[in-house]
Amino acid sequence: MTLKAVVFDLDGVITDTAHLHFLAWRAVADEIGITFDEAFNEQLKGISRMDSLQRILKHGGKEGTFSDEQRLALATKKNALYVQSLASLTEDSLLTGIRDVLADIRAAKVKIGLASVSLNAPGILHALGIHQAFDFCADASRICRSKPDPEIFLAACAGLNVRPDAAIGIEDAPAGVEAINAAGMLSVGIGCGLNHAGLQLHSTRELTWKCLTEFWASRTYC
Ligand code: B16
Ligand code: MG
Repeated sequence: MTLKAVVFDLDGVITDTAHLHFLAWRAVADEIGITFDEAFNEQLKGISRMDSLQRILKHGGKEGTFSDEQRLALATKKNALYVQSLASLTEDSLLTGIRDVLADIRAAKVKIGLASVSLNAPGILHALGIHQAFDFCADASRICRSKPDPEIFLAACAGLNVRPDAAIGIEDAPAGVEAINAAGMLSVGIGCGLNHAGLQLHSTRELTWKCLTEFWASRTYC
């Protein structure tokens, strides 16, 4: 089978905004007497804003403390801080190798999709100057279930008009790799702790078109 599309996660694959999410959540958590470190923040990668808040409240033993309205206010405050910090993003904030691999996938006439659960994804792609590199970006506001549910990867494949089994998904989060596998796509994991990925790479430096095509050839049959 021919490879028809490559679907990227955003945070941790295209650019590294995890630290900015961490700083914004930490500021909000501090105000309600919850402390957490960057190791805990790892569990929030690929998890939607409201689900992240739930996990933080649970971590701080305050799961049932806030009303829906108060939780929404906390999430809104976090997002305002996060959006402020995004002003620091420029075209130089692309992770190493991403510009080249996007250009090479395009040159090979393979479609490119985005499967990020971030509601800020369109703004981030603009700030990075790569919004035109994508044939289709799944709309996070239309997604009901966070990764590890395959919903966002399936939405990206549907928008690209490509069958999931003709596509590769690329992720940095365990929940994201699970989502790709559950979608029936081939998965590439960037970073450690992703043994469930079909192909595990240490960093985006290793994410080349050659590596993707070799992986595809090794895992599919004509
Ligand atoms: P927002 P991804 C995810 O992006 C982040 O990894 C996760 O930490 C964040 O909570 C989520 O987006 C929602 O982001 O608050 O901007 O809507 O990894 O799916 O690209
Ligand atoms: Mg990610």
